[in-house]
This record gives sequence, C-alpha cells and structure tokens, in this order.
Amino acid sequence: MRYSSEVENPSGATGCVSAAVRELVSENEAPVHNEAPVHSEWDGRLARPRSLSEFPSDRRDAGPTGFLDRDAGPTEFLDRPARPALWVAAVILLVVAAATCATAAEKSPYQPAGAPADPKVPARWNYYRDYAEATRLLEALAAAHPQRAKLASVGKSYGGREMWLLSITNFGKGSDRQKPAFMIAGAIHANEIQGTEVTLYTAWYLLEMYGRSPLVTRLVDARAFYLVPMLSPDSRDAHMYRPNTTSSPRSGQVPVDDDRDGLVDEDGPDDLDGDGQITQMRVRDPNGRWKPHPDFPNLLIPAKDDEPGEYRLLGTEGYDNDGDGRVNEDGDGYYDPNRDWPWQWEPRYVQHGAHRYPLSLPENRAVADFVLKHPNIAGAQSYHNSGGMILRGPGTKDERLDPADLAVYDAIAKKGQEMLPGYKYLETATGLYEVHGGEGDWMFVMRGVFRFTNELWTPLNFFRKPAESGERKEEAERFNKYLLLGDGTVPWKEVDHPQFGRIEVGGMKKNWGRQPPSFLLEEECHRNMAFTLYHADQMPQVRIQSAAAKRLPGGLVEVTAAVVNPKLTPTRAALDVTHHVTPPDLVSLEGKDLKVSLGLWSDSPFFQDAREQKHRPEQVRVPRIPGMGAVYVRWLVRGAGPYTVRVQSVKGGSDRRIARMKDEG
Ligand SMILES: [Ca+2]
Ligand SMILES: [Ca+2]
Ligand SMILES: [Ca+2]
Ligand SMILES: [Ca+2]
Ligand SMILES: [Zn+2]
Repeated sequence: MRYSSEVENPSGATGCVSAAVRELVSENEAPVHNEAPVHSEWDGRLARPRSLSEFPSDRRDAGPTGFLDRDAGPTEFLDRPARPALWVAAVILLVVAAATCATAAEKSPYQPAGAPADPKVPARWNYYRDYAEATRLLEALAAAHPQRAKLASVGKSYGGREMWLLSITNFGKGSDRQKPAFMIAGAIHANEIQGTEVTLYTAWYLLEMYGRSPLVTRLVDARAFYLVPMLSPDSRDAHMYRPNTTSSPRSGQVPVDDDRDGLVDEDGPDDLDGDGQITQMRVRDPNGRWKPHPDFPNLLIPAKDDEPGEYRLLGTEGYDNDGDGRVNEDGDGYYDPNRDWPWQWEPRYVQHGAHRYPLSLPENRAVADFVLKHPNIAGAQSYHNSGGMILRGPGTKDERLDPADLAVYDAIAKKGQEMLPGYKYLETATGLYEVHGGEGDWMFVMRGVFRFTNELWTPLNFFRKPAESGERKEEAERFNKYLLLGDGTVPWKEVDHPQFGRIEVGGMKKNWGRQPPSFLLEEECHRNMAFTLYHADQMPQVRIQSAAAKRLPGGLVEVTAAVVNPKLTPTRAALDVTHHVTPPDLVSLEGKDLKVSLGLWSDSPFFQDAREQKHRPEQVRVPRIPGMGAVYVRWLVRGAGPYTVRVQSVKGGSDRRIARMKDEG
C-alpha cells in the first residue's frame, strides 16, 4: 500500500511543535491523511528561510544553542555572579525555548540547488502515484497556494473519474485567460505513467519555487500553465492494480469488441501465478528455437542456426477465457486515444487504434473542449514513453510545416536536446511512424499551438552510453542485475495452464522498461520540466516599446508606436496567419479628443511596404508580431490630449502605454 506523500496537519497543532511534527512526518512518509487539504496554517511557519537581518536583533546574536553571546549588550546582566537565581532561571528559560523552538527558528534546512528542501507541500519524486494519490497532491497544492493555483475538472472519464486541470498563474496579476498559456498533458497512454509524474512535478516546482527562482516567479506572474496530469485516469489505476505489462493498457477502458465475436473485453491476459505481473510463457521443447542467455539465464535468445533449441515461447501470460481457440485476443479497450483527434483522422482500417469518430472518447472530448475555450494557449507539451525523443508534427507524411514555423520548432527543440541528454529531436511522421488523428497535429494545425511530444525515458540511462546494436536486451538485463539488484524480473517458474498443461511463466516486471526506476524518476521529471519552462518562456509576449507623437504642418499629428515581441515564438504561427486559425493582433490608438484618419503598419521602422488599414484605422489589425521582432504602427490623427496605445494578442498577451503629445508637456 502506498500513502499520501503530501503531509497534512494531523493534529491541528501550530507553532514550533507542529513544525517538529512536520519534520518527522515528512521524513517518514507517515500514513497520515485527513480530508482537509494543506492550508495556510503552514504558510508563515514554512516560509522561505529568512536572512539573518530579518531576525529580531536579540535572536540575531544567539548561537546555535540559543545562548547569547557574552559580549553583546543585552547579556551584560548574565555576567554578574551575584545574581545566580536570575542566571539559572534565564538558562532554564533559554533551554526550554531552545528545545521547543530551535529547529523552527534557527535551523533552516540546507537548500540543494534545484527543488526546495522545505516545501509547503512535501512530496517525493521516486515513486508513482495512483489516481487518488495524484488527486490528493493536486488538492494539496491548490490549497497551499491559493493565489497561484486553481484546481478544476474539465470533465469525467468513462469510469467517472474527474479529469483534473490545475491552472497555475499569479492571479493577483491578471487572470489566466489574459496571459499566454502553456498546456501540459500527461499520459494519454495510461501505461506511460511517468508522464503524470513529470506534469505533477512541474506543478509542484512552479508553486514551490515561486519567490525563490527568478525565472519561475517571472513565468508564474506573466504566463498561465494549464496542467492535465492524467488524460487516461481509468487505465492509470488499471495499470497499477491489475496484472499488466509495462506496455498495457495503452487504451482507455471503454469496452470494444476487438475480435467481433459479440463480446467485449472477454479475453485479456491472465495472471497465471498471481504475482500481479503479466510476463511471458514458455515450455521446454527440444523442437523450440529458444535457449537461455549464457550470462543472464532469465533472458531467452534464439538458438544459433545449427544448434538445437530448448524452449518454445507461448506468448503473453494468459489462457483462452472464452474457448474460441485464441488466447488473449480481446483485452481492455482496445483503441488508441491518440488516434482520436480531428485532424487527418482515419477509420480503423486505415489507422489502427482509431475509435468511432473524432473525439468520440469522453476524456479527449473534455480536454479538446477546454482547449477550444482557451485560445490563449500558445505552447504545449505532451508526455508519452518511451525511447528519448522530442517529437513535433506533422504526424502524416503528406503534410509539411511552413519553414518559418519549422525554424521555431527547431530552435526550441535544439535547446531541449541539450537539456535532455539522449533525447533525439524528430518529426513524428518521418522519424517515428505515421499517426492519423494525433493530439499533437490537432493542437498545432487547428489551434495554432507550438507543441512537442516527449517520449520519456531513454535506455541510454542504463549505463549512460548507447548500447551496442542488438544488445538492448542484454543491457537491460545487466542493469537489472547490477542496479536493480534483480528486482526487475520474475524468475521463470512452473504453473499449470488450462490449455497447455505444465508450462513456465517469467520475464520482465511491468514497473520498468518503459518507465524509469525510482532513482532515475526525479531526474526525468526535472529535466523535462526544465525543457517546458524554456518553451513556456519563449512563448510570445507583446510589449509597446515606444509611442511618440509628432505634429505635422496643417494641424495633423503623426503617432508612431513600436510593438515588439522579445521572445522566440511569433504571436501567431505562419500556419495560423495563412489559415485564420486565431484572430490577428490588434494595435489600437485611443484618445478622448483624437480623430484617427489613417492607420498603417509595417515590419520596418521606416515604413517601407507599409500596409494601410482602411476600415476602422484606429484599430490596426496586424497579422502577427514575429519572434524576436517588431511591428511598427503609425496613425495620422487630428486633435490633442493624452492618448493610449494598446496591443492585444490572442496568444501573445497585451500591453498598453499612455502618453501625451510632446508640446503638452
Ligand atoms: Ca470480443
Ligand atoms: Ca504473473
Ligand atoms: Ca479467446
Ligand atoms: Ca486470456
Ligand atoms: Zn504514447
């Protein structure tokens, strides 16, 4: 059984005593869990370690034990041996104070670089949370950081689980909808479980590092994060609590009649030895073509061409539940939730895994509706496993990216390759395989969102070097033997099979292979999070760099504004501009006593190739503000008085500047 890692206040105690309780609890991962989430009682006490100068002056001089320095002014009376009673009393008081409060007031924990040692919501990142526990962590984060996190559900899964969305931004500095937003979607393929942990870690890190890390603070102030850690929550629990392999279930739990026999999910894998693992079946057979590996006897390898074998492989653990002569032909699902999205969707006979029609799965529909209602999403990340890849679209070979959009993807992903050793930047269609109806293409092509899919976990991590070709399985066995101390496999053992008689089952356990073992999980979370924070920082952010008015002969005034986007990503992708996915950016001029008679914009400060906007010239529609670039807008107006220049971008945020005509002082 696992327990909640987020610590809550079990006794309602306050002050130094509960700080001590907290220390004990967080160290021991005590199985304490109340319904009430972590709340503000912790806030003051667990605030960031204060600098010395913030302590009251009398404590500032206290040594590590709480005794006062003899040379300091206030201690003078202690030097007088003539008042032993007072002296003793003072010592007793100080000892008591030290015993109760020393830990909290004077010993702030050593902070490692990276994540804080004293977070408001303690959490550890070397294990996997089930749905309920992930839910509790999200609730605890939202409760502990109410100014910066809101937990909501975008809908319910087929199995009735809430589809959690944690929105993170500094709500005191504007609502999430006014800011460029970055969305992270975890584990649409439920067996790819660490996608959820990376997303949860990102939430935890953004909230706990706010005020500690300048970058995190800036991002949480100026951007919004929409985090959906579990896109397939029903199957997450299925993977954990039902017998499975590392690769199952990829599908959600909506029943499907895979073999068209009129029954649904009637013959899945079966755990013949009852160990919770679905492994492999073998039978000793001189006509079989398999033999044990000489160094790793648990691993079967093909016998040499001229050599007799010892075993016959019988497939995945299980038997023929429905007596149709086939074993394990219709398990959980089956459909692929990442073939369900409305771009280049194809039916099952073209695209394996397609369900009934685009967004016919309730989980995807809920997420898609949320995305459609939030056009401020400018960047996105989804997490899958495995292999160590940073993937971008297109997912089908007949599509091409505009070179300008490709340049943006390349720039971000190349940084990602540095941050994620062993990860390769690839195009899905040509680098991995074709995907019709993938979530990523839908997000980019139909919502204009620059989005990556990371295939988490690279076997390079086994020994931090590429395996010799054809030696992947040996590498895994070596890693299992020396680093997992043998915990990663089920040794072959005999069982009685209803159809095959006396056979053996054994092989790899479900909890590694596609997902990292405990001691490498936190690193995977952190590195991938860092990549998304880089991407989120590079989302567009519009700024009015300058606004100036110049009086022309004849009573006209020329107002010129430079609107910049000092980030790598343009306010709209080239594809967005071409296909009118989102509205253009608006640069407007307002003033009580102004009448605008002409509006122009140009990519050049000299207004070469300027374009005029004839209809409503006071609000110039700019197709996009390029990444690391600027757009210049000019108006001819009649009148005087203060004026306001405003820029509004669907994906790039907004800015405004109030100015006066020069001669008005
Ligand atoms: Ca069936
Ligand atoms: Ca088993
Ligand atoms: Ca069957
Ligand atoms: Ca079966
Ligand atoms: Zn996947």
